[in-house]
Amino acid sequence: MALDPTDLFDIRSLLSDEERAVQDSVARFTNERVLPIIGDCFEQGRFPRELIPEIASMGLLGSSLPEKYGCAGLNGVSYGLICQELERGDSGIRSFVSVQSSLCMYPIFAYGNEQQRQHYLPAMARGEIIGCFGLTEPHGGSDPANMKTHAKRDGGDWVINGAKMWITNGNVAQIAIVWAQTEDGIQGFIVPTDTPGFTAQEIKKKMSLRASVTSALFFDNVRVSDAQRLPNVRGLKGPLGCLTQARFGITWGPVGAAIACFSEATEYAKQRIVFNRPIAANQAVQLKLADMARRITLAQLLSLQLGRLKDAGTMQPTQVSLAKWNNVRMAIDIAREARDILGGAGITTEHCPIRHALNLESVITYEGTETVHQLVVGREVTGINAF
Ligand code: TGC
Ligand code: FAD
Repeated sequence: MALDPTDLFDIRSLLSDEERAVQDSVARFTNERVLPIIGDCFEQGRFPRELIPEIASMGLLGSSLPEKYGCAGLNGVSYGLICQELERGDSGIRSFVSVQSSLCMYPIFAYGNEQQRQHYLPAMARGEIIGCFGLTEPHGGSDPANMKTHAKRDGGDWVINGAKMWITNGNVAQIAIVWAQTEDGIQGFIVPTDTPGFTAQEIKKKMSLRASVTSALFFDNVRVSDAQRLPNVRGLKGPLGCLTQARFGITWGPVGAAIACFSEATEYAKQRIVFNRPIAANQAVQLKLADMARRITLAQLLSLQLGRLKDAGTMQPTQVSLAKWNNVRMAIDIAREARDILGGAGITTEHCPIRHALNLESVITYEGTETVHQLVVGREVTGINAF
């Protein structure tokens, strides 16, 4: 029996019926609703907001959170498969879902009080309230402990001043989860984006994640009540805990991008006749395609095992770092090699590899750069902190 080139080890057979159903429905959405428009969106620098209601109605926002908050209550592996299938379409669509689910709904669920959960989570699951997550600041995102944005207590209120940089969904969002220094350490605030003193400025001229909105946020005496503070966490472990959730999804997403590039390069190589035969008949090209299949298989296994650890409650941040590093590196290398196999045709958005390669330049940088994750793994294996 012929094997599936995008799943040579039949990893799909390791999934439950529910996980397979989730993967199939998101795959259909990507094929029917994302792929027909995404090349144009990328070229025009447009985030396809019109997809938000459908993404929400499929239960893809906050998919791992409990049903009592209007969410789908799926397991971690299902969330991973959602990310994989969305990023097979485009990293920008997966980014939108990552930020809403892992970086905005998760902290309200994990660090918020019951009133905040009831107020925000069902509306966010329905896509009626969109969030953004403000951690990175202009002077250096890799070291969030060096945070300058601060919140000062003023009676029953907090007054926030500072700036955040490179914020996904910044100009789309109705609320921002803002991390700020306080007298008691770093704390998180749910800031409505129509609060006086809050400004979001879209970052233009991007050559990556063009189908996603990225913004700078400015806080000029932004006043919020204490009811907007996330009461159940203090310190850097608050935002880092959210990043662990999002990075988990990001280990899966690039597998989708790599599969898209590998599939397109394979089909092209079988049809492109140069020197009187398909370029796929050359050993050099087959070696490249075989090596892509090998690396995709390894990345799939890594993410699936990571998902099983997550669902067992034993996943460690270092394991997430290793998988984010490995899988994004795998995908960006494959996207670039696939672009090469397509020759000149590979430089247009008629084909997906250049778009994925450019997107993955952001994915390898955000949620901790490749170097940051290498140093996290280095710290684990040596016991020495190199930061
Ligand atoms: P350290 O000071 O040692 O630790 C502080 C506290 O945090 C705990 N912790 C974690 N908790 C959960 N998950 C993790 N991954 C954690 N890492 C650390 C730690 O136990 C400690 O807790 P406690 O109770 O002792 O206070 O911090 P560190 O030395 O571990 O961190 C250094 C470093 C460089 C790894 C960290 O600062 C880092 O990860 N920097 C990168 C920053 C980053 O990734 N920014 C991403 C911004 S958001 C974004 O990019 C969104 S893109 C979204 C999209 O569009 O998809
Ligand atoms: P820097 O921290 O200045 O790093 C620059 C270079 O120095 C990197 O190569 C880095 O690896 C290297 N470096 C730094 N420290 C060390 C060291 N100790 N040893 C060796 N090398 C080191 N942030 C948010 O908070 N929310 C978002 O929604 C969000 N969305 C984003 C969307 C996009 C499209 C992009 C591009 C970024 C987004 N970010 C977001 C920000 C992202 O997390 C940061 O860009 C990232 O953490 C790196 O920070 P920086 O850009 O300031 O680079």
